[in-house]
Amino acid sequence: MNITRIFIALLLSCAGACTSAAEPASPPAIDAAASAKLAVEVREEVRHAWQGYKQYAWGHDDLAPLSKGPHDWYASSLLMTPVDALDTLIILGLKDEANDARELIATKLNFDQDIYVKHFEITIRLLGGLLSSYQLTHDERLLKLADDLGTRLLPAFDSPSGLPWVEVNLRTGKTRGNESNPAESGTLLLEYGTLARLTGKPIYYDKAKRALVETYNRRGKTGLVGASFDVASGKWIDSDSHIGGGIDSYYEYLWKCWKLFGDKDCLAMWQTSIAAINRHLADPRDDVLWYRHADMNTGKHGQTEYGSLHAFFPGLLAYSGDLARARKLEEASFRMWQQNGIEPESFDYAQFKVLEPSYALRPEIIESAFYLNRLDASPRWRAIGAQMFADFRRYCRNEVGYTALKSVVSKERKDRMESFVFAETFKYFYLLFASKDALDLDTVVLNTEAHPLRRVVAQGK
Ligand code: DMJ
Repeated sequence: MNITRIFIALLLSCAGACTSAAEPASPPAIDAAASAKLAVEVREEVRHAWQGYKQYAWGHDDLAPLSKGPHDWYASSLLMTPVDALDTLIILGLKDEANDARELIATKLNFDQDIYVKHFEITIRLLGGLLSSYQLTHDERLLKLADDLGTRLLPAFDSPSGLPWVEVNLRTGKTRGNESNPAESGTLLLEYGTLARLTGKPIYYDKAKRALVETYNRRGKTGLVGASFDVASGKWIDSDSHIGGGIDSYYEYLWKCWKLFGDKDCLAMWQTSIAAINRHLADPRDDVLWYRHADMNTGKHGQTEYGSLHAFFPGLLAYSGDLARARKLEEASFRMWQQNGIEPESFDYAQFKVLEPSYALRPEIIESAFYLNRLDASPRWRAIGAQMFADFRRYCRNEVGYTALKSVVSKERKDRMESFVFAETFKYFYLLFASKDALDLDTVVLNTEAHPLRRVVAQGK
């Protein structure tokens, strides 16, 4: 084997399973002018992807960016991309695009459909998107749509346990789906609570709060919750605890519901939970920090698994005041990103090895960089954000939009562009690089889909 071939072999072996977690090369700091320029570049990328949606998938849920056609979640479209994108288009000042999206939504979105929809996804994307866009535009048509959607979703809460069924039929109100998880039952109150305040219908707040409290009440002796439960019996199916997908935003909403509504129950539940997370899941290694799996009842350590969804947690730590842990966890997350130049869905940090190689255009690590940049006043977070934006463009952009990746190792593409790329990924990149005036974090709380919800003291607008 000659020197070049040895070098290539070493590179390839490191791509999937590199055992070294040593600190990789550090991206250079960027000044205010460079950051402002990046914000403009993000805006142009949003325009590019929106143009692709408009040309090839107008009126449908999503653009399939490789086949250049529409993709719908159900038998009929619920305009996922326009609703998820609208507040981003407004915040970025893309006025024509925002007006087009708003008119499409106001004139074509119809929830009277005989389809079973995912309660959690529809709440965070559509209800959240309609409410934030209503608060930004004062367009009453958007609030009317949100109220109609909320009414149609409410039967999801009618279970013996108070934990919501996974799916609800928008026309008949019939429900189905027994196996659920804390993220699905506990990531509803910001949206339903805002709807309650804006419509003067407290039932929305009460139902969603009960689901959150019922989830919390089922925590194990450790204070942690598990990975899945049965909605009818309220019993746990899987006691594995972690901060990743299926649990993640339950913890996020405990803190954020305190921030948005000043609900002291939420603060108390958050305090118990974050203490348990740091006691049983935090895993400091070398100069960084990871969060592992553990059993919710015994605290017995489980997998050393982390991934793109877990990477929201540095942001939540920073937002709730724990900057020391937030910095270390974001640094760890960025090392995961740098191993292949973009982050995988799932990763074993003890072996520094990719477990599930896909990248769905997820925002969480950028969301965390945004919170740290706002709250930590270090140039580091924009510097790593600039690196991630360059990588994101390099590997995911195509001629009509952005594509997910089947593998961050091979960079093979996938024919999906989820609506959250507009709602979250681009929005967090923009907010990371733009000035603070772009969004006042003192007056809004971002839902888990990055829809900014403004405090509403009582019924009113
Ligand atoms: C989004 O729909 C939300 O951020 C949710 O909480 C988790 N998954 C996606 C983005 O990765």
